[in-house]
Amino acid sequence: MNEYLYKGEGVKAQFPALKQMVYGKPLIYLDNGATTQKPYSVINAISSYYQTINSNIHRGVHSLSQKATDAYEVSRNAIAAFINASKPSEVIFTKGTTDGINLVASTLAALDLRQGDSVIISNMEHHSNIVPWQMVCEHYKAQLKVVPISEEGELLLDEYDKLLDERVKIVSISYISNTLGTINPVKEMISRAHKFGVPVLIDAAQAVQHIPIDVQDLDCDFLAFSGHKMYGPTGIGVLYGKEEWLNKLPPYQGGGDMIKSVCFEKTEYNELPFKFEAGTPNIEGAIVLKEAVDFIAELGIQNIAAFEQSLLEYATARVLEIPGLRIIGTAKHKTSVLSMFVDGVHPYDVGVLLDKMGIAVRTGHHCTEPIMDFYRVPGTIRASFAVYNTMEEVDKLANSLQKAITMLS
Ligand code: ALA
Repeated sequence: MNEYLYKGEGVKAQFPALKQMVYGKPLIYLDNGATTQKPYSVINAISSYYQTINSNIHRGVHSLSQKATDAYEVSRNAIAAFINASKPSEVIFTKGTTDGINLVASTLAALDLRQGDSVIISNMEHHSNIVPWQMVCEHYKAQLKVVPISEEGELLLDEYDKLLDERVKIVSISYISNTLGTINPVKEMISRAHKFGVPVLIDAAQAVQHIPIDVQDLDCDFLAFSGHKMYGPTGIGVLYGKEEWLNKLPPYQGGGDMIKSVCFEKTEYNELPFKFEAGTPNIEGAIVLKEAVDFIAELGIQNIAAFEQSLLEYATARVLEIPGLRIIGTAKHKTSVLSMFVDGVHPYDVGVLLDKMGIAVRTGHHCTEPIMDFYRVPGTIRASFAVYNTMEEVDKLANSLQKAITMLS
């Protein structure tokens, strides 16, 4: 038993949504890959914002506007420190990971993607890191190249090397797969791409809440994540970009706040980060995201990683006791995600039965249809863990899974 287990129990008490019953059973929430629950500190900060400093930012001379602006920028600073960005202006507030990836896809393609060029993604990407690239490749007549995976769910780096050349305009890969839990060797992949002068975007939607992220150490050019998967609010996310890249890219959307001056002949764009934050942003979300960062920092991301690793190892051992159950995604380096499949049993049916037992899991393709095609399954039963889950919950998951599968077989 890991010492952080006890911390995990204490942590759970900070999440009011986890105190409820579902179908008369205490809720066991194992759909954290989709979204996490929120601690009191985050929930209270939302209410507090609207009760005190609610006003528009970067626009007013009045006190409330200045306080909201200060809080918004304080949060940007905290996020920059959290991911070790060299400057807060490299942190762009977005709606979420999808928005961040679309921002880079649209602007980088407009800048530099032409016929004969290519974009590299991988076979284990979420649809949000496939479709935006497909759209721009189709528009600019470029080629989408896909790094294949092994049966274990690891990227084949030799194949990646074969895809890299000077005509690649960007590599966009997930740090951690939302379906397989694989932790990809992104630092190495970034270094290999940079040898060809190719920038790299890291989809960190499933990473930032589980493992330490240091954008300078990774040397990534872009990194995107969402607030709602890291104990923060929905509708807010972050795109980190190296200053040189953000300066090079054209604006994504036009509107207020992203301009220095406007006249009908010519508009002068604002400096970073405001150039990419057109219109009134999600002010409350951005401010409250700092609470989520503080929550993670207080527990310590290394402690979270160690605790979740022990949960995953225990859960893996427990579910493998179930006859016929197969784990989809058995990479050497994994975290927090357990995707399962049983021949002859539809994942959806298992999900419905587990729900009746108070256990929330996600079933289906998890917005990664190419992974389902690769493993030739219609979907999986996915349990995804967070810092408030416990070993007892893992036991209940294993026992309930066994029950559900027996009923359905
Ligand atoms: N991307 C989220 C998931 O994996 C929604 O469930």
